[in-house]
Amino acid sequence: MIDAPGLLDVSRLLAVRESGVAGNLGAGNVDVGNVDASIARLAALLKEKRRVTVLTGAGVSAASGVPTFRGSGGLWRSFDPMTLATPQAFAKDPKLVWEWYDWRRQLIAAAQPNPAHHVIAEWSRTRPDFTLITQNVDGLHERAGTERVLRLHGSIWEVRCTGTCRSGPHVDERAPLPPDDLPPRCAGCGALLRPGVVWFGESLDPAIVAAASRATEQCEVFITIGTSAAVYPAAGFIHEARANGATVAEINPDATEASGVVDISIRGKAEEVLPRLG
Ligand code: BJW
Repeated sequence: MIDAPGLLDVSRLLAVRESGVAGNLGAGNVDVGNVDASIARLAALLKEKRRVTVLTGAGVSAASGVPTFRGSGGLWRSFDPMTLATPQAFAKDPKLVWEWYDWRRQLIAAAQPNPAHHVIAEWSRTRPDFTLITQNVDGLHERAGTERVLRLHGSIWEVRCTGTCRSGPHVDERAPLPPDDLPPRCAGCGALLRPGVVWFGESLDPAIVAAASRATEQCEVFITIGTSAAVYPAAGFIHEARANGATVAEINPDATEASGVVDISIRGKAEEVLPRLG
């Protein structure tokens, strides 16, 4: 596995954080003072530049009613999502982890894409050199009609076998899952099924990481929207884009771990800011 190109890419993205290079990038350029001026600046850039790459996180789906991971809104039955999204939690209590996913699947099934999803979908249809990299597993970008979506962390609507037959991933859109079927089991071998998502400590799909890396290296404008930029390798793309000369913008109501390195910081909600970008 050591020579797999995608895994090498992951190491490089992790190294950006470890080396501290990220902290030296563009910190002097941040413009958070005037939201209207920052929106106008990004809107002008989007008119002028062709190659645009967007990275999204859970905040993009907040207005659709899907909880984010960090902060009090992410809690479920007083569990911290960060402790549930791990192979260790699944090994210890697969029923508990599946109950959390079943709850989220029901919320997402009832949710609709919001104006932020729709603007991004429109960009993907009208801009030939547009790529969306998303950390979200909810499928709302796809439901809004976004093309060329690179899903770094998988899909909550896919399941795969953890047993010897290793079947899957395959789509299972039942929400809720039948209570007697929690945790669900493989029809082929009877082993536990697991959600088709990427948990902490697990490798991302090397082909998707490679495609995201290419889109990051080639873009002129990189926009990070609704992510705390706390999870790698996803957050590494923000630093990669800056290091490759792209203008980097952030849209988020709060400061994030990337705020100090972006060129344009728009402190606002995705569903309100994106429709103003045209
Ligand atoms: C709004 C808004 C509105 C609110 N509008 N905004 C030390 C250094 C570097 C890396 C590591 C390290 N130690 C460990 C690592 C690696 C680890 C990692 O990054 N850990 C960090 C905690 C430090 N990464 C991994 O393990 C990854 N794999 C990996 O690295 O493999 C290679 C490898 C393996 C083994 C050894 C060595 C290398 C895998 C990461 C998988 C993450 N998985 C999850 C769960 C997915 C499944 C599921 O959904 O259940 O992905 S965790 C969770 O975090 C989820 C998200 O996609 C991800 C990012 O969260 P996101 O989207 O940013 O959400 P929040 O809640 O954090 O932020 C929301 C933001 O929205 C906030 O900023 C709000 O302000 C904002 N907001 N309303 C706009 N209306």
